[in-house]
Amino acid sequence: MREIVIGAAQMGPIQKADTREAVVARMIALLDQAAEKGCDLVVFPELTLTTFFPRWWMEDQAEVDSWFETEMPNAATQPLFDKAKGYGIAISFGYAEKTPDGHHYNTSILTDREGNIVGKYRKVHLPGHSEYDTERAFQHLEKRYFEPGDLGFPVWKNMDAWMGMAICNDRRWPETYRVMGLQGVELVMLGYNTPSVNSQMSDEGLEKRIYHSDLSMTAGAYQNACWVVGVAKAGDEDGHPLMAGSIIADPNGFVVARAETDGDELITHACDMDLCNFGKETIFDFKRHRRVEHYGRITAQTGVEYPE
Ligand code: CDV
Repeated sequence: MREIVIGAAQMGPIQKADTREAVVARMIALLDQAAEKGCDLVVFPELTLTTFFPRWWMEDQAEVDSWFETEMPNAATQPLFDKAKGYGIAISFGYAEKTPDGHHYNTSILTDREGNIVGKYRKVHLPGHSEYDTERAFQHLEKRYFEPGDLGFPVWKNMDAWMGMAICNDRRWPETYRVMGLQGVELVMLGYNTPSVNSQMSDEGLEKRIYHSDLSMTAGAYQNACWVVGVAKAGDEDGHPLMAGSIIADPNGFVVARAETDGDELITHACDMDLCNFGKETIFDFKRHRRVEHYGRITAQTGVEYPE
């Protein structure tokens, strides 16, 4: 048995006016709860440190850059790293990253139990658009403010398990999980900011949006025989609601823990990494059963090409 007690630390809304320091204080409060519950690892959402700023149209690059971190840890987040290290809890969280040479990424990091950053992932599947869209009920400007990640989908050995990360929209793409599955991933951690309303289909119900979120993550878990921890930033951010629905899914695709609120909330589960073994050695033993000679289209083309 390789048990890791995992906490999915859902965050409630973060308003534009909230400071990084105030957010970090809330993250530390969740970490305190996690320590009480015996967590070994705590996962926070996408862009945890700020409001979901890609909903706002900005033309001034200095204003855009004010949402980005140029180093990690930094003055605002150092107390979080210190607290996690003190508890011996590994953490993962998302933030907007500006690199020294001026690139902008939607990033997540993973630490070990000593607070050392051992993994970094930069979001690959950026949703939305790059110019102001008058047809939408609200903007989703990730394609304007971020570049697609340049690191692929790496997997790291941490706490005696193979771990990987994905971010929000990545969870809807089977390729995300499979590329990590092919590296033996046992735990996929992903944070999200998903609007409760579809900006291009106003009558789409929340129930359907939660279903699609669950469906994507539980399928990824089952088809790659791994744990998936999906963590929301939820609630009303300056009049823009984000859906909750944080879950922990086991390697059989079952939801074993689910958030009940749309605020700051910790859900936990003792996740045995050895539960991945059966699926990886039988129905999803990739080496025996995959037929790559028929998968060429997956990497050779992006959009649909109908047969002649
Ligand atoms: N932050 C995201 O990537 N949000 C997308 C929305 C735009 C659908 C998501 O897949 O949840």
